[in-house]
Amino acid sequence: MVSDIRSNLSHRNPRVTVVGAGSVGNALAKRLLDTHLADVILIDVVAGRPQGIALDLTQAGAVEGHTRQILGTNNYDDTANSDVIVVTAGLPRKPGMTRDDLVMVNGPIVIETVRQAIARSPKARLIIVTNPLDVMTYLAWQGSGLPHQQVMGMAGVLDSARFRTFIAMELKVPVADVSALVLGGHGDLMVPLPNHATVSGIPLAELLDEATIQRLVQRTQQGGAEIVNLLKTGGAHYAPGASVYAMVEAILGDRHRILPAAAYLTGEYQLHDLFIGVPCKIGAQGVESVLEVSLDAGQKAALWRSAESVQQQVKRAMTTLMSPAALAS
Ligand code: TXD
Repeated sequence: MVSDIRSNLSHRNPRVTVVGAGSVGNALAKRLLDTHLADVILIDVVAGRPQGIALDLTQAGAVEGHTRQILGTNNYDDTANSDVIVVTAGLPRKPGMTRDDLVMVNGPIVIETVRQAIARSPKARLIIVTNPLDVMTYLAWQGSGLPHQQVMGMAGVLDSARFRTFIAMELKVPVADVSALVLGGHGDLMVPLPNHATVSGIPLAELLDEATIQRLVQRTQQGGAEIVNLLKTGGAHYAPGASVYAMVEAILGDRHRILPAAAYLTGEYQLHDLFIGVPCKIGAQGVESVLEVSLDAGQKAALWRSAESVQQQVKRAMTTLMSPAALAS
């Protein structure tokens, strides 16, 4: 059965490998198929899981009329010649685990899966989703050997979507009319920018008072936790899946879209040698450029605080995970 599906994978269709057949990976795979954007290779370390999801989605395609194919596999050879590789593989943070603990658990997973995937698709663009996002994106870049422009992390599209949603709910207007931007690391230290938010071109400050805006900023910063608390087990996946999809679509369509993403900085915002959330122009080559928006003193300080925290975690992770001894093991 699986080999039937494999033989149907066309060499001409765009091809997206999704590493990690969990909640986010599955939501992304479904969206890629529903929109007919690309063939999907779904890979996971758990035997049977990606195959089961792929079969289920293939059967959904019988109803929905998918024109693209999905292959579920545990073998990286099946991922060869992918145009985009999305990494969602990892373990969730358990109670009592610090962020650093999570880095040491998910770091080796991300480094290894990226190495395996890039060895078969050396020209791919790489999108990292696994948390802690900004740290994992740096480790993935190091593990991949790719030019930094081909590597990016997804968080800003999701965080901005959450901010836009809360603004739209508050004003009782369609979310399509709301434009907003969130910078910085993905986590408590993210930096929503209310002064860059508009509703059909009207600055947010002309529509909402400062106290309300701050409430929406805080709700955005806690956006992931709010959903985890409601669900009790697992986390958000539809909005994250839709957010990665927007980045994949920008790449495959060479759309030159302006999207916030964790990108490698070489002096922008006076920051060097880290991946962190900033507005980027995204197209077929990956991150085509990083855009610098004006920040007030408080926002600049918040972005630098966020960057410092990411850099400290990267430093510790690089020492442990990318040392010659660790690489030899
Ligand atoms: O904005 C963002 N970047 C995020 C990030 C938004 C939502 C989720 N965020 C993070 O993405 C989350 O904290 C996790 O680190 C990842 C994936 O989240 P998801 O909710 O999809 O996690 P699951 O359901 O636990 O799925 C993870 C899958 C699961 O099927 C594991 O078996 C698999 O990853 N896994 C692996 N696959 C391949 N290879 C290895 N080594 C491996 N280890 C685990």
